[in-house]
Amino acid sequence: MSETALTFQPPAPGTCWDRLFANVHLATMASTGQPYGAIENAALAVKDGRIAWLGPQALLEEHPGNWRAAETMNGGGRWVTPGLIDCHTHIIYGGNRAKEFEQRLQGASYEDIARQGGGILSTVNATRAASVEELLAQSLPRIEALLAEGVTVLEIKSGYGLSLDAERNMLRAARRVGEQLPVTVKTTFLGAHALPPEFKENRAGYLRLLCEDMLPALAAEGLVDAVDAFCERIAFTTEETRTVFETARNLGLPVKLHAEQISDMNGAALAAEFGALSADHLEHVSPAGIAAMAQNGTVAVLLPGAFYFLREEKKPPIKALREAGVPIAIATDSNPGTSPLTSLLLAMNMACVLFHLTPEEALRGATRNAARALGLADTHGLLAPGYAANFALWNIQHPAELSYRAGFNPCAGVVRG
Ligand code: DI6
Ligand code: FE
Repeated sequence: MSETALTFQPPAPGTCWDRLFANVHLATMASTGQPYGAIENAALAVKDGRIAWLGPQALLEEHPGNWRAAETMNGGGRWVTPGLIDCHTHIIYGGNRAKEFEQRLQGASYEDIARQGGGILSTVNATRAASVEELLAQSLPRIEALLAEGVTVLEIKSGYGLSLDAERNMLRAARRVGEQLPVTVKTTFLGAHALPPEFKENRAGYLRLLCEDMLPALAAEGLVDAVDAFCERIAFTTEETRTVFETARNLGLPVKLHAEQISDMNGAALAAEFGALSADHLEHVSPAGIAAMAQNGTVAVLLPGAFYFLREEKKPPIKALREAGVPIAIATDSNPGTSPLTSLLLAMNMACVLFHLTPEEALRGATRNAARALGLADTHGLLAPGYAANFALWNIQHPAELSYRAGFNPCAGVVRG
């Protein structure tokens, strides 16, 4: 995966910008030879919703006649990062599972609860009972918490409907989020999240409904940007996942996968075989799975919130992922069961404290590599000319502070477009 290298030239004579952000320090996350791609005492210019120029402020001061900006903002010496990207959430759903949280703390396992019809299926019942408006009303407060921390791109999965109408409602609610709030939403169809109760004895029937009815219909309605599946012994087999991925490929949709969360199902290798954008969780991924991901440029999306809430003990093999050159992204996995987490900054902190990522890896995991996991690597996740003018300003002295604190939000403001 080629890294975007930045070089800095003064603006050409006659340059005009919509807005200039002066007196800032930039964590570009691009390759500048500096940690975080940092440029201190810098400036960033925007035109038509894209980054038009960035570099040392001195270059502007040495060529005052070359450029002008319709508006100049004083960044007050704040740090600026690419807008944060939460590339794995189940944040739209009905109801909540606080009672299960109590059960798990009294010793019940996630698998026991799932086998007793709790878990995902209890959220399915609450989600099926909700209208699009009710789903939005219940989900917007969670989404606004993420946006307050500088999130400008959000992935939202379906997977709590498990019927054509209810999955359609989830995906319509997700599209409405992108229409109503200053955030870019990428939707992911996760009909292969769990077997719905009405198909408990008929797995093949549900797979047929999913592949022959649900996914083609929802894709035709423009509601699906990617397709995901939960490949796990308590969910769908590798072969069932393959069937879903073949349907996605026939519809021209990219895939991603919940892989090796609780056991090694060889899901990461299957995802890589289909050129998946990402394989997610990966606590139990094998060296062969890592090699396949590296070969195919599949991003490893790590979800420390689920590891934390489930009190897992087996960490994803960070060292092996690094050595294989697999890009690592970090996301909240915001969902009512295994990761009721609505802070990407806390997920970054957990990635450092629980998984031993560096703060720079964590920030790259919530910007550059998260963009890759959503197929947005050419337009989002970096501060670089031509990239979307999506960025966040922070009241911090150093970018490491973004992963350092727990429960504190230093975001001073967000620019989107
Ligand atoms: N793995 C998870 O951790 C979530 N989904 C998945 O495939 C759990 C979702 C839930 O428990 O509601
Ligand atoms: Fe998930």
